[in-house]
Amino acid sequence: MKLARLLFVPLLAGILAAAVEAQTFPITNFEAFPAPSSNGAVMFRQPSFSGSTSTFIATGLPAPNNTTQVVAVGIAASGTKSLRVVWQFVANRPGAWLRLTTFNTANLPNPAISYAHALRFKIYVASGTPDLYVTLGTRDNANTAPIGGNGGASGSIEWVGATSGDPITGGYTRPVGKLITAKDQWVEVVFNLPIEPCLPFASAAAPAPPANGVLDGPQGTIECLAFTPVEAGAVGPYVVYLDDFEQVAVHPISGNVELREFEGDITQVPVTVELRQDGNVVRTATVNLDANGGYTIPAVLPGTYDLAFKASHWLRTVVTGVTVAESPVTGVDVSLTNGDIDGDNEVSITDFGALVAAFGSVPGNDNWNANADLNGDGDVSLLDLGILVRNFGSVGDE
Ligand SMILES: [Ca+2]
Ligand SMILES: [Ca+2]
Ligand SMILES: [Ca+2]
Ligand SMILES: [Ca+2]
Repeated sequence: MKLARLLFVPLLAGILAAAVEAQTFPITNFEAFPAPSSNGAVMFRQPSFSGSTSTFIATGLPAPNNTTQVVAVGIAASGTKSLRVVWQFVANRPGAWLRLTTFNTANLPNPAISYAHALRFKIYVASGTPDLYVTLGTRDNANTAPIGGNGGASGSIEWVGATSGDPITGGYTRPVGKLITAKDQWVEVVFNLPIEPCLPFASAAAPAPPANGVLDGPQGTIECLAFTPVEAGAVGPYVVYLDDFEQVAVHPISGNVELREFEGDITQVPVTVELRQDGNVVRTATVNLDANGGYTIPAVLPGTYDLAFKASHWLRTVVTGVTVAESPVTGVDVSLTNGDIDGDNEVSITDFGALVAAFGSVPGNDNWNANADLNGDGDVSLLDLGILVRNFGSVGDE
């Protein structure tokens, strides 16, 4: 339960951040369609449609089982309507998952998406529904349709947001994407396409490039959402509402990091940057500096962040209130204090002990400690001790 809460924090934070100006590209909020719509007629087909997973989906149960319909039942993230999907898995199939496909649907078929932007939508999972992972399947077909237009049903399929799955020849099924545990409330799901992890699913016939776990783009489609039970074999029923599909422009944050009192190669010192909102870490980026100390964090979602910079033996520095809206953010510069050999974010007696233990050493010695070589000149000497003494007692930002 605790793990689930931690993983879920970014989704909640995404909602809180939504007030910042952002460049968005709407796909649908379902308000333009009749409710109830015909089964499988708007954006997504009925659950049993895809041959990849039809043998897992129970059919013949009373309605609304095995339906995908625009409904107006008092559960909508916007307006009065949302898309409701109801299904149940056949019992005793641990490999069960649902490929909810947009394949040539009568309305909003194969919606095109740009890989330059994030895709986001809202999901409401009714209580009683088992916990699930949701993964985006994209036709990586370099279509040229406008966002939300018909991007076609050809091309290989990649799993966006998937970190694992059940291996098959050339790819994965039953993908493990974003964990959804909240019940009876709307939460936002974000696939930040420029930086999401990706795994291959299904390759198209030659000459199309095979699925390769890379978004080759520059465009693809929402081919499907994959719903994978957290507990293999949990049959359901599953009652899920979807609303407010859109893309949103993401932008880089850049600036300079000064690693003080260091004469080594700064391009070899990774800097960890936590992006925090309301005290929660919503993303951790590890950046490498260029020769001038420049860094770039790519594809940051609109919102206001505190940025926490930490490098090996330097103290943490937090820059508060960095807002990403409709353009790149530049000039977020920090200067980090040297001397934290043991990495506990203070320059204290324990660092002094670590320096003494490594004193006089060079790489290859038994007592060599790269983090005690504070000035980066390749040995632990009085020069490093001088840095520690100058900064003794300093404490980094939380
Ligand atoms: Ca709506
Ligand atoms: Ca690809
Ligand atoms: Ca320390
Ligand atoms: Ca040194």
